[in-house]
Amino acid sequence: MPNGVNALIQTLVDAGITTCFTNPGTSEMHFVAALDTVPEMRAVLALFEGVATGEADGYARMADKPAATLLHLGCGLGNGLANLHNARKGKVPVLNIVGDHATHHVQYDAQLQSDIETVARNVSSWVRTSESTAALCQDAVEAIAACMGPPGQVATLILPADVSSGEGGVPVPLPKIPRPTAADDATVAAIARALQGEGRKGILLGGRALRAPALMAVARIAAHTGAKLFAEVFPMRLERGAGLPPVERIAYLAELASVQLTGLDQLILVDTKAPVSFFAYPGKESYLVPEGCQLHELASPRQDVLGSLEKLSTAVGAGQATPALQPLKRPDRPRGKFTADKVCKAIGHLLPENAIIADEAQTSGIMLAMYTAGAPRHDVLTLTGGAIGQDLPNAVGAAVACPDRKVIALAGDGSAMYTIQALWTMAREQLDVVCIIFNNRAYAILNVELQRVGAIGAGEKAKAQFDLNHPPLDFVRMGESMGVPSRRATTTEEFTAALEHALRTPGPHLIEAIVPPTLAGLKLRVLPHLLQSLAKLPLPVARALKRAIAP
Ligand SMILES: Cc1ncc(C[n+]2csc(CCOP(=O)(O)OP(=O)(O)O)c2C)c(N)n1
Repeated sequence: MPNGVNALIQTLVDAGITTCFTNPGTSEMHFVAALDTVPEMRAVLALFEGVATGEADGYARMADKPAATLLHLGCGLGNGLANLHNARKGKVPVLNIVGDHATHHVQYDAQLQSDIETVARNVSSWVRTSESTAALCQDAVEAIAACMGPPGQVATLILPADVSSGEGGVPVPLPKIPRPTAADDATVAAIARALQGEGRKGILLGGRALRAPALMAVARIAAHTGAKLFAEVFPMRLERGAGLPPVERIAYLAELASVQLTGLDQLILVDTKAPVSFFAYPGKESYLVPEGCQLHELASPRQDVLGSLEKLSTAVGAGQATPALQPLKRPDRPRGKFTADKVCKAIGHLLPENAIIADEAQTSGIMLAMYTAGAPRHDVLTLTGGAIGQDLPNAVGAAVACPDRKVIALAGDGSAMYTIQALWTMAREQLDVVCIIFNNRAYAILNVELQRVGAIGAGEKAKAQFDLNHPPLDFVRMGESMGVPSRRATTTEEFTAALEHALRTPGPHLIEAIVPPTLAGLKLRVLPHLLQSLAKLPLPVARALKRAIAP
């Protein structure tokens, strides 16, 4: 008879969960020891739990199946919470396995004792402490089924040390997961009528609706009915580039999002919810659906998205329509003064076929979507829950899931510092990741937010909370110290050459781009590009943006 944890790992592997991102402690020692008995399970060590959880998130986004994490009691799980929050918001399946004290030890309230279930509940839609070795594998398959959804969810299985080491565990096969159903006929017919009627129509896509097959189906509907395609502001995974239908992402700035949506009479939601502002700002709307616009839901996150779109396509007669597809079109090699804009342009110029971009570039990435729109086909992973520190771990997970694809991780200097230890895992696993750190020596976006919320009386002490220049961070030394070949770029030519080198040389790389904060010159310099990237929206956008930056 295998002991509990052997049977557990076998159960995971049998269910297709073959990767575990770990940061173990004493209560997980039986799990760690059992890893060698199940060769199909890959274990990837992370040096902080927030890295492990972000890795599991990035992995699942690209592998379309969950990875496990192995975390140490309530404190370890708590350290991983921000990236589990991002996974939850992105509806990404993650299976946490959290070790706990042996059941007979709990009464003593030892140092690491805490209420793990309470920590887990904030992010997990399924939480259970396994009570016996005999029940463990059944608990595990229920956790796996819960996290696979749809929608994808975080499930947390808490594993007391004596349950994991006990005898009598027997692997349990994953039960058949029921197929989600497509939108019913009445819903499809009502939406078909709305799309065939008068007025301006939009289709807002999220989750699985931003994957290639769904995009092709919805692009036919759009071509046939004149509806405009939008993507939710922070998609968990967006397939885009040459050969795919272009989709306009809703802007982070609510003022801009309102302008994008202004005038819509019908808005169809597909695997997403109605757009809302990230935060509440004085005098500005929180709910972004324009007044008078009729809202419809074709498919909820629980439903069959592709099947629903195909039904709708048939209902509107779009089966033979020719979808508008993005032609291959790259920007020229960038030249001149070095800015974040030039970094984005260089990425658009050089992006390899089938790349994965993990984007947490914050203010420095404003131009990225425009410069990469016509690049070869690629995937973009974004900051689904707004909790920064996702990007470098996400890139690790994506690279583990897709060893044949180049991963490009774009992070602001502030964001990168939350989970910088991910570099070490990249080096240890020799992952094909190019990390580009925009070192603008600031939490630049918070300077903008300070104005937007209308905070009064911000002086030197307030501004100092956004300054990262005293002392300046040295990402080249950080990268090198963790085993990642690293270069600093202070000119456009240096950066482009460094990117060329990194893209043609396997293994991890870091490029520290020393750039000025982008939004500092936004009104004057970047605005025309921004308008262009928002499909040449005219003057109202400029006005809205000005109001946003300098109310
Ligand atoms: C977990 C978490 N902590 C803090 C924040 C608040 N926050 C949002 S953006 C930001 C700074 C980002 O700085 P950086 O990555 O350097 O990008 P920049 O603003 O300079 O473009 C901070 C601290 C957050 N969103 N999430």
